Amino acid sequence: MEDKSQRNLETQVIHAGYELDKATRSVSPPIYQTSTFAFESAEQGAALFAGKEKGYIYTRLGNPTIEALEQAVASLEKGVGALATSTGMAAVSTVYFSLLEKDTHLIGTAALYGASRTIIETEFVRYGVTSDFVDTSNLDEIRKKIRKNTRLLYIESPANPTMALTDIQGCAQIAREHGLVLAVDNTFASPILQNPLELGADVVLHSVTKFINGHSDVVGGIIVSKTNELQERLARVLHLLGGTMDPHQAWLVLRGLRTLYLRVEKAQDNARKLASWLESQPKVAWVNYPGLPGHAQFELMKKQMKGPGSMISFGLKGGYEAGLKLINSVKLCTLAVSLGGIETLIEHPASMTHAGVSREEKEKAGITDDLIRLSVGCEAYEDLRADLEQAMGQC
Ligand code: LCS
Repeated sequence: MEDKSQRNLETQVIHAGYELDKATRSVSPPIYQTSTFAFESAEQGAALFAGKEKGYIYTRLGNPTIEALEQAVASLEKGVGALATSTGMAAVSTVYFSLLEKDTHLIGTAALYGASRTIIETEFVRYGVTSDFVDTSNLDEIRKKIRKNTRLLYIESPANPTMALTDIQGCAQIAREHGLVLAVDNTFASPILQNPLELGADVVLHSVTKFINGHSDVVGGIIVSKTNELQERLARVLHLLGGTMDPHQAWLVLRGLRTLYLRVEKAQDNARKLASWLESQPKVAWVNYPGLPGHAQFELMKKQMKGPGSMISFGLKGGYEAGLKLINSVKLCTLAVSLGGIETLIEHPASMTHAGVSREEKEKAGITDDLIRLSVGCEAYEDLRADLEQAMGQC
């Protein structure tokens, strides 16, 4: 029989996770909009609860529509299974709750998405979890912070919003040497451009709110595991914590996923052109985009990613003031947080997505006051460039 996991990603995004429904042969998967599933008998109910029989019990514990999405993303990320969650933060917190405990220590990327860091520093600290957030692009910084009780190495690559990359294979090596679990937030790359499990990571997670859904109309998350042991551990915790996805949400995300490849290709093509154009502009001080040959980690990008993606950060020579003028002057780009949708979004991380991180820590992580983040969408390149050109004219 054909091994469908060997099909190209381009094909998998369209077909993975769903076989024609046997009863109706509907081409689009049915939405099992139900909270609970009837047992055939008391004995069958008991067998399902005891795990002696396979089947559905209750939507928090499993639902065919949600499983279709989980199987599709597990296949794209080359994991043994996946767990869809109500938001990206539910995925992040489930990973933390599952893999950390009292008196354990985490090492994370300094420039993580703000809330992924804040929850450790302000909430998990109450349960005795300690942490060090470092520049994980430099593997020595990680090695220096390892302690006896370090359990989890948690990285984001590319990182939000600095676009700094971390060597995932290098991290996997460190994790193996020290018995750590390596978790990678792959939101910025999407499974099309980077597959961390193949580079040695143990767990991959996404805010599916971003590229995977891709239409800025759903929030959600997903966690993919490399081993059955991790999958079972994470499932147990997720089902107890309750941050699961709902069937209608899963159906929408699966619909979005079907065009992921096309969207990533188009947005990346736009971003490559925009990054080069921005770099050539006299008012632009710097551009961080891993697809530019001048980017410090251009070679690493080529080694571990299939392309640089569509997120750019940049600063103007006029600094913070000029940046605010720019984001207040755009007409086609939309001033909003979030990313990875078909429409181009622009925002100011220091005062928005990363406002919860202290000023000192932001500076250490490279989240400077002049940093503007651009999530490049699928519009025509010429229209995006014209909009940024007219907005820059106001600065
Ligand atoms: N991981 C990354 C890399 C993110 O960028 C986000 C959200 C999350 C996890 C959390 O996912 P959520 O719960 O929002 O689905 N990032 C956002 C951002 O940069 N702007 O708005 C939200």
